[in-house]
Amino acid sequence: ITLQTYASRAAKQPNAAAKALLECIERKQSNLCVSVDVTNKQDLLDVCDAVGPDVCLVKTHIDIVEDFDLDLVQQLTALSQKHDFLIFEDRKFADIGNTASLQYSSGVHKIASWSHITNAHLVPGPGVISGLAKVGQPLGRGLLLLAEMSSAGALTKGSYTQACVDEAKKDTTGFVCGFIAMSRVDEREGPNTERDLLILTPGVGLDIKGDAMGQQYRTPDQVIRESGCDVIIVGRGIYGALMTEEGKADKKAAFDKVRQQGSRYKKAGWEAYLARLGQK
Ligand code: UP6
Repeated sequence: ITLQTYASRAAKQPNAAAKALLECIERKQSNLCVSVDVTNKQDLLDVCDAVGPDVCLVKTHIDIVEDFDLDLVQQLTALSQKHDFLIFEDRKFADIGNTASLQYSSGVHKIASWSHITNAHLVPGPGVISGLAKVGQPLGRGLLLLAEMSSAGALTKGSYTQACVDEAKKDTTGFVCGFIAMSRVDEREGPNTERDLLILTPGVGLDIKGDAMGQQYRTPDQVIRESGCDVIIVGRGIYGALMTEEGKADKKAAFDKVRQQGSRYKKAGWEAYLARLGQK
């Protein structure tokens, strides 16, 4: 899989959301997902508008937005059309299937109605997949399983990681389209010839190695070329300038930095992909 192009993989991809993502990556020459972890509506929309041209995917944590309303998701959807990106709500579902399906379809956020991709922990067992699939599959959505996490001391390893891979490969709904993982988990036991699964990887930063709460960063080159992952997920590395005192005082300058970081990570991610294809 790692020596195939995004375009050739898109052509064979049965999951509608994963196919759209692969096509978007190829079209925009961007394997960059921005993680917009800001707590107010206007900042969230402004970051998406600023980095929109450089990303294939915007990742949200919609439950951290203080002034959430459905207009936010309408505007976000409009931006996704304006700039040509998909939306990934990083909800990390982790309950029994029935509850997860309600959390996905209902409540104030109605995630399934606007988010092309979401994710889940396999802790409850495969019922969480069926519960979410019941809601998301008719809408052409995609689900990622959290097979590995980026944080220090994460318990997502060994047989747990392998169980995520096994469930994804045997998922008959076609709703599971990949993983959150740090490595090519689907090819641990040899080349994956069964079904193309995407690897989206957080914990990416060019300037620092981690934060005070266990986050660990690797570079786009380590993630895409060395580890064979498909999409880099970058949060504070891109929007970080907005969080500083300086940034709060001069928003215009901060957004210029956000834009610059967006194009910097886009370039780094794409160069790493081209380098990967070039190494036989
Ligand atoms: N995220 C991780 N690691 C995981 C799974 N998810 O960092 O294993 C998410 C976080 C955050 C983003 O919830 O939204 O990816 C990383 O942000 P950062 O680049 O600012 O560290």
